[in-house]
Amino acid sequence: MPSHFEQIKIDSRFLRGGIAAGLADPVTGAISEDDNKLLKFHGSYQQDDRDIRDERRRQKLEPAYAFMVRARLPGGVMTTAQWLAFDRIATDYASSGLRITTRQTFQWHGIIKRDLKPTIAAINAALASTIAACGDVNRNVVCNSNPVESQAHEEAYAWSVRLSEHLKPKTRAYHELWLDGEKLVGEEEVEPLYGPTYLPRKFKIGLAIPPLNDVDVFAQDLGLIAIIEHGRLVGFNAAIGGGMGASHGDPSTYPRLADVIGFVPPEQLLALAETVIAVQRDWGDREERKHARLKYTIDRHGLAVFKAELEQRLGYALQPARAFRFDHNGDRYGWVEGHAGYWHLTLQVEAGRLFDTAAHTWLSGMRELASVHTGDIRLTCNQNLIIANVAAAERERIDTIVARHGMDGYRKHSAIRQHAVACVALPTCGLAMAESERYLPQLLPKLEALLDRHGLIDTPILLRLSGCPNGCSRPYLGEIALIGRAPGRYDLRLGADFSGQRLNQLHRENIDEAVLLEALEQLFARYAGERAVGEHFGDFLLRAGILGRPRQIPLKVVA
Ligand code: SRM
Ligand code: SF4
Repeated sequence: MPSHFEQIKIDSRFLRGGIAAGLADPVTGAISEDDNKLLKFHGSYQQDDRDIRDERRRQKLEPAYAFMVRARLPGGVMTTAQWLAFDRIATDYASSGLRITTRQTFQWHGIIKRDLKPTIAAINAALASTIAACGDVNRNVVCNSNPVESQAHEEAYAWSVRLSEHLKPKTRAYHELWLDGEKLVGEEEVEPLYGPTYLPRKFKIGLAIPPLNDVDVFAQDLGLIAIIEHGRLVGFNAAIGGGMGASHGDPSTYPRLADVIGFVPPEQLLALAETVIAVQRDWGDREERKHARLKYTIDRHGLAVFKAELEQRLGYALQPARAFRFDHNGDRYGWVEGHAGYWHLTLQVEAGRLFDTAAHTWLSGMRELASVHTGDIRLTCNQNLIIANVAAAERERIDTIVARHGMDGYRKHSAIRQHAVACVALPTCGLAMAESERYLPQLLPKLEALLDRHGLIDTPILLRLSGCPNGCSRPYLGEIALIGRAPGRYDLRLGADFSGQRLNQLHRENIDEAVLLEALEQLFARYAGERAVGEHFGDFLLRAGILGRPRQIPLKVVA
């Protein structure tokens, strides 16, 4: 039997439901549960402040409802005018600045109900959108975040924009609800790709350009690996069935790396993406949402069967996958020269949160920078940002602004700090079991002290924190990962590689900080003493036999 969520979609008249009425209801700061599910397709979630949930219950008040809004920003690229507009939205409507997400876009938290429509309208006025930033549809298409380093990078970015547009829902509900678009009367509406029930679950596409796997291409439902030959983009290897989410204690849910199934030239890319989505639309589990992602569809039917169906619908066979090599899934900090004589500066933002504090004035700093910078600004899937397309003569001025506002952490921070990613978690995330973004600044100095003691302070180690097993920081790809179980308690997972091509393994379950630090201290001591030259922490743990051989052999290539 289809799940309740499927019925909500069927009844929604292409994502309208009762959202308009709910927004207009002055009696509550909330909308109904069912409409909240539909609201996600419009790029927003209803949340409540969990820090004050109990107190409000005691006072017999309704929870402190507010909305999170997420932009759709393919490839994470924006103009300086857009930056300034997004900053203004944060100042006018949001409670905690701008938040760069692990999918290269912005979230605004704490928007009260009456401000939701003006917020979404303001994002659209800035020539961006929120449609399909969440929901059972193709989400924000992520792309290697240094796209102008070569002509091929620019082309790859252009493909991510094209994919994003091509796979966008076509319903007019978005315009009606948020942009005062005309209501459809009598005309039949169609969703040519999605149909009235959209997809069984979210769908994610990421595009990586080797050797940089900064988008974690194997964590995507559809990962695209750009193949560049003689400086030209000749096409993409396709990898399908990646995903991170799991539930504690339920082995029928698991993180999975995508399998490479073949190669397509650029002109076949849109059809490929559309057809993978169409097979998932038709074959995905619509009864149990826990098993509805593409990864489970593939494992249920078998990869070869899925691929055969895909090729049959496409009307041709995919070409054999081309060779590729990734060496890193983090960001390259500092200045990098681009192909047209322009420069790009990557700055490190802790957990992606931009607001003004005594130590760092990110919002004011970026405001000042955006008002003089003539290039564009890019967000990365590691929650960082890039000041892109800077003329050589402008570098000094940019450096001065960056330093004056304390945004130059990338020059000073320890290597583990530079490679840390944390999901939002408390107080806004309704699914969080433990702290993540707010725990990171407490945990890092303790880890740094241990690493320093063992001479490892400059050794890069990928650290990922998630407040629950849904895995929004892609923690199963961390060399060290903490996954929340309960307040102050985490599972410790270890042993991913440094390029997003091997999942880590559960090492200790449900531990507190003291046990965690003790466990890591011992491992750091062994790593410092026994590692081979250039050997990464995750690789060492496997070679030294501290972890077993990974059960999943990554990157199976299906002929
Ligand atoms: Fe996520 C749900 C935040 C990237 C897997 N994610 C959520 C929600 C919306 C909680 C909810 O459903 O009520 C979180 C909102 C928290 C808040 O207060 O803002 C949330 N996810 C995030 C962000 C903001 C984390 C961050 O710190 O940056 C990321 C927004 C990305 C974006 O811009 O679109 C974010 N989420 C991811 C990723 C990473 C990625 O896509 O590369 C994953 C793992 C990859 C994957 O999808 O498998 C991820 N989020 C999930 C899941 C588990 C899905 C699953 O298949 O099991 C959930 C829960 C769900 O969907 O039911 C979830
Ligand atoms: Fe929330 Fe869990 Fe995602 Fe963290 S991993 S943002 S706690 S859903």
